[in-house]
Amino acid sequence: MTTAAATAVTQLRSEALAALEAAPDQRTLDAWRVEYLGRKGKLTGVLRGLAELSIDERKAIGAAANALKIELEAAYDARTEELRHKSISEALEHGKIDITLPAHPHRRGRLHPVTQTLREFLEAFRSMGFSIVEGPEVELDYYNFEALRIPPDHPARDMWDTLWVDYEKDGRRPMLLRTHTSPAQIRIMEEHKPPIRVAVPGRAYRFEATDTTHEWMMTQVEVLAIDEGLSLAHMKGTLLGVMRRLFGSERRIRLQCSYFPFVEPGAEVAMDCFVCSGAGCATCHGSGWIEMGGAGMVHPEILENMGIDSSRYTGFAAGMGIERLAMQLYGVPDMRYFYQNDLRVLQQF
Ligand code: FA5
Repeated sequence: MTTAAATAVTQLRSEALAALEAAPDQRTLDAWRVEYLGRKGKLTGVLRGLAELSIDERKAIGAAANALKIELEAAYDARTEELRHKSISEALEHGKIDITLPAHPHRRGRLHPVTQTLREFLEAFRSMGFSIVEGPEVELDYYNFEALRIPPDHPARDMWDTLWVDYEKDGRRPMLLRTHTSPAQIRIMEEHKPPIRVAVPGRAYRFEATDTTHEWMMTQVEVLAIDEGLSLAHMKGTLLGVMRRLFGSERRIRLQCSYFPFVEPGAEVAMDCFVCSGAGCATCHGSGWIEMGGAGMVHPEILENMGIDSSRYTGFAAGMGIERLAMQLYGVPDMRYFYQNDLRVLQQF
């Protein structure tokens, strides 16, 4: 090792360690780090100078400089820790930290009101012997429409403003963000034979303007029961039972004739508006009722298409909107509050 280069490393070491020892605070420590260990610092200067040395010298001085780097980094960490402890003890001594003060409370997370409603809703079905299953959110046109008796160009497609993710081109099958959870009916019937009793929770998407009771993304639960001898009375009893469990016996529920190509007969399930109790207000768009879901008896043609004997089996299906239920359950007058992520709103539930 050349004396000059070796001396430079030794000097640098004692200079750096002395400066570190003398550093009174974190700011000085930071400056120290830049001065000795930084990219343009003194130690890097030594390493750069290696190029001018012979191979043997380079090896020896290089090793010494690298060892010094490790030593200085460790010394820096130790000094940082030392100063941190010192400042805490000083603060304690001078009474700056009052350890008798209560700690800041930890904010507890909670489930989103729509999730809470969904869980209660599903629990009601589970307690009646329904299984909970799920289906895909990105769906084939076949399951979302065609197999539900809504062929291309059928006017009923206008009932669901669709967000397409892929059009039929290059031989690919058209896909979409499911507009409702009803495609799950087909998927279940493909795989299971009666008796069937399932509830299918999930998100659905529609290309539509938002207002107090409409969002472009919503949560639905599809209910499907197929067995011998099921009638509209079973459907009504099941839905009323679940609604009463959730909302109590005071709420009024109305089943009204409606049309969905995949059920016959079809019905709309509505509940009296919690804001005006049926008098008519902005929340219920003046009608006094809020539509909660669609329902009906599974169309016999669908049963047959799925290989289920429609002379032996009948079934009912329903698709309920969970945001609408959550509005009722928690008295929220505008659905859009649920997805604005304003904690002042969400923390109330
Ligand atoms: C359907 O989606 C049918 N699949 C329901 C069905 C299932 C009928 C099985 C028959 C048999 P509809 O488009 O009406 O129907 O929607 C069902 C429920 O989803 C509505 O009653 C409402 O509660 C909710 N919903 C519909 N559109 C929206 C929206 N844009 N925002 C929030 N909730 C909505």
